[in-house]
Amino acid sequence: MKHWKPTEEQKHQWEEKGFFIERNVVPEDTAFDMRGVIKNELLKPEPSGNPNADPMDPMGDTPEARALRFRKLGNFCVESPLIWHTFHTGREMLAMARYFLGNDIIVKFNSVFVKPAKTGSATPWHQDNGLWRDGETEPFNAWMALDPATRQNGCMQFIPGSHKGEIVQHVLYEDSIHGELPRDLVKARIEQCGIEHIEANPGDVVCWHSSLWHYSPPNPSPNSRIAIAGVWTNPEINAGRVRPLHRWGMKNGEICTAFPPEAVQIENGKPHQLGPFPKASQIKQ
Ligand SMILES: O=C(O)CCC(=O)C(=O)O
Repeated sequence: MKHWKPTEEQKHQWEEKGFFIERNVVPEDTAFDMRGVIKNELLKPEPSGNPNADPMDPMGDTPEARALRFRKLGNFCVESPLIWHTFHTGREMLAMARYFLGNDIIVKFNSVFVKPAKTGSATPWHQDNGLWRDGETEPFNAWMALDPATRQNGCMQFIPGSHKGEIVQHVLYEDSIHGELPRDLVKARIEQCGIEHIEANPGDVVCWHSSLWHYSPPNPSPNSRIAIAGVWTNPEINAGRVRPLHRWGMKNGEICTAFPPEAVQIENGKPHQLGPFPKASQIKQ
């Protein structure tokens, strides 16, 4: 298994800005193959992976309309051997995750961000660990573009350096699709630190710290912006947390190649119960 080390520039970006980009992690052709698996799934009457409706749904019942129904498939990648073996337990990705996490690696989350052409909605400003609410700050997050991700079709935006602060209480507004960072704090942070637009080609990967403030805008363009994401952690960081979706990615430096992926069994762990996010109007920051 090959070892991976960040370049000096990536190291600096990780520490100072909270993210770095690794280009061409898989060839464009492979990225398009993975995208095809997702496009095929989206056309099914009831796609797998806990589909999360786009706020614009319902859009109709033609194949074209069905392709636009969802903003996210929350746990689909465990059902696609191509995506799982290439990305979540791919050699290149696990080599990067191993640099941060060591020889035993758990895949904590997997998701597909669909952001369909013309109707794809925004993902609100958030910190990943602000949504997880499990106190984990150290896991390794990565996201791979399967379509070109550009400013036109809603590429991600990061506030550089925002990973250095604490985990902020996420809240709900009338129009929130899920918990988000308080909008007045986001506005102030952007005025102070600016925004970086993360444009990426199919097969490029962006890695970020779980506390980084990030967002993606709606997609008014004629092109979809499909991407896959993962969160990798290790048994020490994850100790005592029971989540039914956790799978083994690497044991003792060896990639776990089972399919379906092997679930992580944690003895004596307490199930992680999450209540609703508070309303923004109830919270004084
Ligand atoms: O793909 C996107 O637009 C958002 C991804 C994201 O926010 C995440 O993976 O935490």
